[in-house]
Amino acid sequence: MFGPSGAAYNMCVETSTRKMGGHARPRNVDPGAAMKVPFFQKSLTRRAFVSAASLSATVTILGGSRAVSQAMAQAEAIAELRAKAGSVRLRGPQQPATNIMGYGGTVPGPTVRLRRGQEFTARLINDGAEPTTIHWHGLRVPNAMDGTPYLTQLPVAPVQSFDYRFVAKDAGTFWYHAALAGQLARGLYGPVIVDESEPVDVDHDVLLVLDDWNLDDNGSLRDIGGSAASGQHFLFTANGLRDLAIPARRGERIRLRLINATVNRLLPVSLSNQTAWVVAIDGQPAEPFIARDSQVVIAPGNRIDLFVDIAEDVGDTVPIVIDSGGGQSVQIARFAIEGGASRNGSRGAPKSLPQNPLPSRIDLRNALRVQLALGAAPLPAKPSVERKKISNPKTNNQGTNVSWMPMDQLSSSLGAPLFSVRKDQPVVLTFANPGDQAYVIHVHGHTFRLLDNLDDGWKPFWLDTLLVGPQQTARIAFVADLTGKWAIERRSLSEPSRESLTWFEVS
Ligand SMILES: [Cu+2]
Repeated sequence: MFGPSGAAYNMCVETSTRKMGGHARPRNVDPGAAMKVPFFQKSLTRRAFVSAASLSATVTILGGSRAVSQAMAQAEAIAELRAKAGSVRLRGPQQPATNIMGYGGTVPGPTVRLRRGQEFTARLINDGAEPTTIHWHGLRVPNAMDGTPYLTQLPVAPVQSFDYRFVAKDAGTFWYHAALAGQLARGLYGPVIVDESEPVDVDHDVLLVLDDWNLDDNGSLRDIGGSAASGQHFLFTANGLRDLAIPARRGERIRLRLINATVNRLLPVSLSNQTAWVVAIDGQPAEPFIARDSQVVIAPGNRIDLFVDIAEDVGDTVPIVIDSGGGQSVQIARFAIEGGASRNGSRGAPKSLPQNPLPSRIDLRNALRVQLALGAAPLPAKPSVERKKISNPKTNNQGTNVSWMPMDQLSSSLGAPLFSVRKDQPVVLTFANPGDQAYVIHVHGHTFRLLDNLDDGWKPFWLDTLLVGPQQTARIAFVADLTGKWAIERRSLSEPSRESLTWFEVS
């Protein structure tokens, strides 16, 4: 049996049961696992929320019944996401606690687990002391549900609530987080898993939400203004825990979903010589390929889904290690290899995951082309600056001087969009980074292709978040197929407080 902490990666009873053909192992009905999904319920009345304590018993019972649990998964799910202060022992049970802000007062917040095509409502209740919103990172939701403060909604004041309602268009690994400046760093985030319509051929589905914490000796969070360049003094956690143990058997294929929930740390993750197939990037299926040296590098906000084929023997451990900078490595989790039944032997190359409804072609000849400079310093305290509207966007590159608005200075006066496009028009954005800082770019509402350097060919995967290194230029392409006002977020890897955004309009 596995205690609550051992089950911290295995968050959803009904899905585990489905994959295992109804023969649930003890771990799948563990109350600790059930507590991780305190909000799934059959929607009898939309306003009736069930408390975590009473629901956990219900979920545990349902775990044994395939039919009932599938019916539950297909019913409209409602999540109550309460942004509130909490106290968590990130360093371990005997260590000083850290005051965080989290959904439900925990970190990560509850796992939102949906089926593709499922309609979903999350009620954000602000039990904190400052305004907040939720951004659904990578999910292609209607503009009014995107959660960008002032651009798509007003921040939700303390004591107030807001209902986010959308259909899960794409299967994959996504996440949600508070969008106001500084709130992600304090713990206001959680994972979103959207299951494929058909079962995926793996033995287990394991989720690791990765984060770094700058703590002092008393366990208090240091000001995020500090430099994150060196990971020496940082604590690294997976699902809010240190060195999480994940039981596995030799011969098993494990789907490992990795989410980089840090504000601005690049995370090279390695799996000690196990064969790790990359099957999805930023939630979207990719043609499976084997990660070189069993390592993947995940930028802040990016997600990678791996199929890991366990080749070790009973009693062994497979460390999951990150490079924390300067050649230092930190073990953040491990597979603990157990005895018992296993397939033994290799399954061979995995099939691609089923495609999501993304455009099969992007007509770049008719694309609106806009260039954005990343290296320019953010504006000083003056948020409402008139920005240049591109008059002849097909031919000119005058978008270079972008006014990136600092996230901590957003207000209702967001000025004019950087560019405007008609719905369904292709867009090519060039991000030029002449400076010596790396930036992470996140385009809201749209999943994009990364174009090749020399021509308009593209890499064989989709992204919603992109790292642009120093002195690099990157070009992306997408179809602007969702109307509304969409943010392009920019975050510096070396200066955590420098979050900023610009925006475009699709009409
Ligand atoms: Cu995000």
